[in-house]
Amino acid sequence: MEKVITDGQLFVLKEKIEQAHRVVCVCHVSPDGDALGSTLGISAWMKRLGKECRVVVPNRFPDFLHWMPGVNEIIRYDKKKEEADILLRSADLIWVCDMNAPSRALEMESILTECMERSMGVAGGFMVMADHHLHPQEGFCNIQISQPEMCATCEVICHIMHQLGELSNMSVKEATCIYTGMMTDTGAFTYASNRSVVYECISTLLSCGIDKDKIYRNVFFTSTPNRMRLIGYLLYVKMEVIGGMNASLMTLTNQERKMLGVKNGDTEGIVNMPLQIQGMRLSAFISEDTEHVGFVKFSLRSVDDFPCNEMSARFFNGGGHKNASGGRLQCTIEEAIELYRKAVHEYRALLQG
Ligand SMILES: [Mn+2]
Repeated sequence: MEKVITDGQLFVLKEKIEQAHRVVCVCHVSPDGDALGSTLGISAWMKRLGKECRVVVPNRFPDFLHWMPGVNEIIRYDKKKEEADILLRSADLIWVCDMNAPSRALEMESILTECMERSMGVAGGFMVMADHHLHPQEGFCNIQISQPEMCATCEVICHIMHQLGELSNMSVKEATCIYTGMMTDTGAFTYASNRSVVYECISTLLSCGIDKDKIYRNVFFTSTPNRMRLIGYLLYVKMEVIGGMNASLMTLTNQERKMLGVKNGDTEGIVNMPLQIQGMRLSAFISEDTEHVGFVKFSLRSVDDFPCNEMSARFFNGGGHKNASGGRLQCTIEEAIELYRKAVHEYRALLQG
């Protein structure tokens, strides 16, 4: 296992956890498996220690995470702002999970900034960041445990618990949450997961009694019949491989959504599928925005060194990560396709090389 906090910080953290009565865990907007895994995992841990603990998330999270232990106790800030504000103001310990700055929590930014200012004084709750994103905002939390090389915030928490001597006490509930975060942030350990210590963590979690096969099915085998048909339609009818460019595209209009009975979230992850074609380097999913009429959304995925984020920034008014990015433009789907072809042509040297 790895050391993620100094001995001095460890001493302080231990004391703060011991003294805390009311604990709140928060995470970034549109929580994913790692954001929920880390907050729910810590919440279960804090409750085991006899604390009152609540999880506050900024907004909606995906249906495929609704099975997670403790999910019914989550407070959504967009629905219960007043209650959440009271909880955060009266907490004596606040865990900030899977986020590196208050702005990452969108509608919660102002209350978190307030907590940050209060935490500098004696009255405010003590704030601890557990995160793996680059460039944590200086001075956001009293203790900032930021480990960008780690596969998930849930992995960071594993190491924190190890340093606190808590690993062997972990309950199945806690371990299930932690595993879920590590699994979802690594595509079930198919990327960002080459460090051997990742598997040390998994081994420990298995010893706690998790059913990793069931967790996998809970997360990934959640298609509806309509989504399976949508995948079939997109791959068979809509997928286009751009000759000699190792790039592909799929498009979806709102009329097609209607025809196929597509629900929000049904398109999730489909953009990755063309990358299973041998030699494919770039895949794009271009769709009419369901919420903003006249806008088109771009979703890009790549392998190796192809910079999706750069292409998105240059052509699609967006950004993101090297291998996963997105953008949005006011145009027709036809114009969007033409623009994508142009972008692919611009990047042909990288795509063909
Ligand atoms: Mn994460």
